[in-house]
Formats: sequence, structure tokens, C-alpha cells
Amino acid sequence: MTSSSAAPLGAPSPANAFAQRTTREWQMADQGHHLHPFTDHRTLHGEGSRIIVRGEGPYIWDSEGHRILDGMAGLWCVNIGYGRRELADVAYRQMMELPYYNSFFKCTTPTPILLAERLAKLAGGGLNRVFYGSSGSEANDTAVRLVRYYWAQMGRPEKQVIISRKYAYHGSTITGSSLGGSAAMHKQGGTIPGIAHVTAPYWYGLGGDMSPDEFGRAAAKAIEDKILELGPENVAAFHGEPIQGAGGVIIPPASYWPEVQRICRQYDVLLVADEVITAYGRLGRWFGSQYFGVEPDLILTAKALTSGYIPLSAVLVGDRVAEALVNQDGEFYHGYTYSGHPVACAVALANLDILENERLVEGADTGVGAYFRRRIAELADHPLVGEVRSAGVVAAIELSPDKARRAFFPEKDEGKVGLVCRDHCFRNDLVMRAVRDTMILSPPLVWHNDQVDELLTKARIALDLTAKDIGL
Ligand code: PXG
Repeated sequence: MTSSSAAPLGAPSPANAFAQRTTREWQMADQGHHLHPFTDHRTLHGEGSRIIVRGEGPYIWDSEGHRILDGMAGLWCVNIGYGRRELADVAYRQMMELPYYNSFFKCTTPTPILLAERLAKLAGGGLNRVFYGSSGSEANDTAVRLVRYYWAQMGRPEKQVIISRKYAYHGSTITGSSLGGSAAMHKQGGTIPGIAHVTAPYWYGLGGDMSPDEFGRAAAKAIEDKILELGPENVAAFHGEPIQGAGGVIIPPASYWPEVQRICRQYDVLLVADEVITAYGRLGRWFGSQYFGVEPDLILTAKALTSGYIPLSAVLVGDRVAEALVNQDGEFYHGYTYSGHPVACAVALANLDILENERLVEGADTGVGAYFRRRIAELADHPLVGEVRSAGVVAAIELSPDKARRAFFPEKDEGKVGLVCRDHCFRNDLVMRAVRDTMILSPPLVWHNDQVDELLTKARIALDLTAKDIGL
């Protein structure tokens, strides 16, 4: 840990001023009472949690006063960076005026209406209506129920199966994990019926001798093959992330998405884009679908809709599917207490203002984003790095024991080298996550070129130390 990266904490924020404790006290209370998501608690308790207490721009601070560059924007969400007063002010004002009212029973409140109007304008492509929830997982549940409801309303209730992919991540409810590609998650708690999985457009890992474009077409054909195997009359939708984020930032070859769209249209299968990570600027466009030139029937969003300041998700619904809800008799028996939460929607509007006024989406494409992509590509020369891929402000660095062959580490050791690298990053005050042995980055969009340089310096140090650790 370098002493130069440690910075004073500054004045405690009002949120933690009422409960100042030492790091050890926090860790003991955490261990005694707090269950963490996706965590092996026995290992965690051996080490103790890192307690994050404050954030500003692309940086976070821990309870020991270390300033850490957050290369993951929290969990792919804090696109406008930390510490933006505008969002806090808007939440305060909305809470004082009306902290909560629901959109059930022929009621609603102004902010979800304003936000829906604005999202429809940003998305274009006939995505004119919005259904709210509080998380990406809820958005995925809504999508599955909506798609199946649509076909039932159209008099085709047998069209039920949803095709998803390996390496997919669609959340952690039973529906989300059923859609996802993780066998480990499927094993814990089971899956819902009517979900089929096909291969992912992961050229680096699965492409063999094919060119990326050949492989992209082959991966799309796997969807067509599955539709024909199941019978098009039984297939409701193809459900996928434009870029598979938590699966390892899998960026499909250019040939993939146009072919997927063509196949969906040919067999009358709805196209659902899970943009929980890719919406609101991550790829230098408002939506990842725009980046790849596809026109989905539904777009699922969450995370950067509020830059993570408050939970909110929005399913953008195209006219074809909305038709089943608005121009036909019958009630869609679905909704959440917090669907269209007035405070969350007010915060989202302020967040969109910042993304727009500070041109952060354009910046992710041609500004600091372009600089980030150019600099991160330099890591491809490192002996431990098999491939670097990036789009907008998201990137993956594949670690390999034999880069010429695009080799993976032996299966029994999968993920170990990634964790070594991640820990070196963390010790050097950089958050860079590991998925298996793939290092991934998804920083806030508010940063500057010198912070890109800081990230690159720290990442290269971590790669050097990791290579040394494994004797490469
Ligand atoms: N869809 C996608 C594409 C996601 O990335 C979800 C749905 C679920 O969202 P909620 O809000 O229910 O968590 C996600 C979430 C990681 C990580 O380690 C990624 C996510 C969540 C937690 C951890 O990369 N993505």
C-alpha cells in the first residue's frame, strides 16, 4: 500500500457522524450481524470487510483513510460519480413534499410520469412506455411475466419458452438466476420452467480457429437452432445483454447482433435486451442497443438510471408489447410497492440532467472514453495478458498462461490468478474486479485523462506482481 495514496478522510459526512467507530469495531459488528451478498462468509470473517465510508468523483475512501480509484463505479452503476449534491437535494425536496405514494388503484405521482416521458424520448424506436421496479432482478421478472402475458393476450399461450445464454447474468431472484447462465446458482434453489440456454458470443474463449465474425454468426445460429428444436410456436423471446457484463465483459463480434435480430424477426420471437449495465452511457450511447444497432421489444434498465444513488429499475416497453396491456381488456397482475417511487424517479431525472448537461454519454464515446480505450489496449503487450477488449467505458483483460494460444489456466485453478490480481489492485488502491481469470473495469464516466493514467499505472503494477507470483 503506498502512503502517497492515503488521504485524510475530511469532515465526516452526516450519514456516518452519528456512529463513528474504529475499523475493527465495524468489522466485528459486520461479522456478527450482517450477511453479505455472493460471499463465502468464513473467508470474509478471516480477513474482515473493507469499510467504505465516503466517495467523491471516481474515488472512494475506506475507514483507514485510503483513497481508492473505483474502477467498477460501485457495481457498474455510479456513472455520474460520487458526491453529487444535486441528487441529494432533489431527494430531500421530494421527501419533504411527498416521500411516497403508489401507482396502484388509479393513482400515481408526477415524477414517474415525467421520467417515463423522458425515457421514451431517449430510447426512440417505439419504446413508448415504462414499467418500474427497484432492481435489475425485478426488471427481469417483469420482462418474463410481460412477454408471456403478451403471447397469452395474442391468443398464443403456448409461446412460453425464453431463450437465454451461458455466461448471462440477469439477477438473483429465482427468475433472474434461472435466466442467468450460472450452474452454481441454478443448483442453489432450483430454476423456473420454460428457460433454455444457448452458447455465448465469447470469441476469445470459444471461438477456436474461427474469425470473430464467423464465430459471431455461429453463435447467433445457435439461437436459430434452439428455436427450431423447441418449435417457433413455443418460443416467446430471446433475452440477452448487449454486452455480457458480470459474465466477463463479453463483447460480441460485429456480426452477432444484426443476425440475432434477423432470426428473432424471422421466427416471430420477441427480443428482450437486458441493459441493466449498458444503459445510460456506459457504451457511449444512451442504450447499448443503439451501440449495436438493434431494436428490442423491451429494454430492461436499472443501476445507472439513478447512478446507484437510490434503487430504481425501468422496463422500457415497445408499442407491440404495450398493445397487449393498453388496447386490450384484462389486467396484468403484476407490480411492486415501489413501482414508480416518487423519490427514486426524482433522483433519476436529476441524474439524467447531469448525464446530459455534462455530455457524459458523448464523453464515454469520443472524450475520456476514447483515451481509456486507447490506453487500456496497451496492456495487450503484457506477458500475462491474452486479450484486451473494450467498448465505451467498459473493458476486459484476459489473463492467460500462454497468450499465443489464448489458453486458460487449468480448470482446477480457475479464478485463482484473477483473485491474486484483484487483491494486488485492492492493496494498491484500485478497484478492478475478477470474473474467473478475466479482469474487468467499468469506471464512472466523470473521470479525466490523468485518472485513466493512474488506473493504467496501477493495473500494470498489479499485472507485474501477479506474473511474478505465479512465476510467469
Ligand atoms: N441484469 C444485469 C445485466 C445485471 O448486470 C442484474 C440484471 C440484476 O440487477 P440487481 O439490481 O437485481 O442486482 C444485473 C446486476 C458483479 C455484479 O459482480 C453484477 C450485478 C449485480 C451484482 C454484482 O459484476 N449485476
